[in-house]
Amino acid sequence: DSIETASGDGKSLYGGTVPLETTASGSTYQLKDPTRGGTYTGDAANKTDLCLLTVCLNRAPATVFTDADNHWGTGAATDRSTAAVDAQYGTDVTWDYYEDVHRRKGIAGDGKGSFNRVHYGNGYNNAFWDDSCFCMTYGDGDGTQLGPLVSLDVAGHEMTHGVTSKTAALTYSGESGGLNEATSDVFGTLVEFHAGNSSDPGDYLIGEKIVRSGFSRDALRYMDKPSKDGSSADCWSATTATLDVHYSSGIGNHFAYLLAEGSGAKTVNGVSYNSPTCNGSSVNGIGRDKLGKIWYRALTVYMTSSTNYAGARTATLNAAKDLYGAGSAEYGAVGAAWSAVNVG
Ligand code: ASN
Ligand code: ZN
Ligand code: CA
Repeated sequence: DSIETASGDGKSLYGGTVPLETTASGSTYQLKDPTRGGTYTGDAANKTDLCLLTVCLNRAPATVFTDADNHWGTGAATDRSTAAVDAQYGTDVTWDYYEDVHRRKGIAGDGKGSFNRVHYGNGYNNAFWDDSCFCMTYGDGDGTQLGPLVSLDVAGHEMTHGVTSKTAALTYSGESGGLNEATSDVFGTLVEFHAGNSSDPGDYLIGEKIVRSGFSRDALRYMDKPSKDGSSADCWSATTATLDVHYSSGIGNHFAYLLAEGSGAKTVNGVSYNSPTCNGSSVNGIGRDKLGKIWYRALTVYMTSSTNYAGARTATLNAAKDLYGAGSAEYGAVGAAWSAVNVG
């Protein structure tokens, strides 16, 4: 049988009807995208991995989804292909963000696609990137607290863990771990904005599409004021390194929000924010595009595995100097935004 790229579409859970590049193979279509490094999505069939310490003896396989007419999913979670549509689309828009904005082809930058496993386990309330398989795994959520974890920001967050691993390799504990998590929240958010999907528009919330009524709030995390989640830090302090990495990320997320949008009240895509500073200062934002350029250059050129928040200040200042000059408004804004979260 001949194999060729085909243009189809899918009805997703969170993003409406989305375009999908697929593979025509004989009389059927595979959810595999030859235009993005062969990225594909498979069904983990509610199985989980059997791992002992760090070795996985039996990784839940992902049988690639197939479809007869290249119109995938129904938009309802009861159809097993629907979450696959979201996952494949999330990988597509993450690929496109890194290629369009940063000229990076794929997570490793080598043109190679990754793959996704959906329907992992039963009621599994998480999603994760795994360097060893170069793959993403998505749970369906328990339906009470979380639904299927296949939103654009979660996809962008998790795959950015792969980018970080291939670049700065920030150690996943202490302050470097908080920076690793913040890097994923920042680029997950920039992926969501870049996708421009009217059903899942860009915002500075993480996980707003996946939370359900049994969850205590309307998102997992809030970049304008991270402490809104009840646990994350808004401001650096001497105990930052002792926090869980998903809470010490608040300092980096807060910096990123302030750098892009500035302090005080603001509405973006219909969502209202109000970002306070830690030192009573006012910060003027320089926009999301420049935030992305500066953080990406800092991550890929200046940060190392042990970079802490003070080091992130230096790394982003160096990046801003390279991109815009030492006397630029952008360079000044980077310093002001870090100072506003008590770094430097
Ligand atoms: N969803 C979690 C995260 O990306 C899982 C993990 O890998 N720590 O932060
Ligand atoms: Zn993460
Ligand atoms: Ca979001």
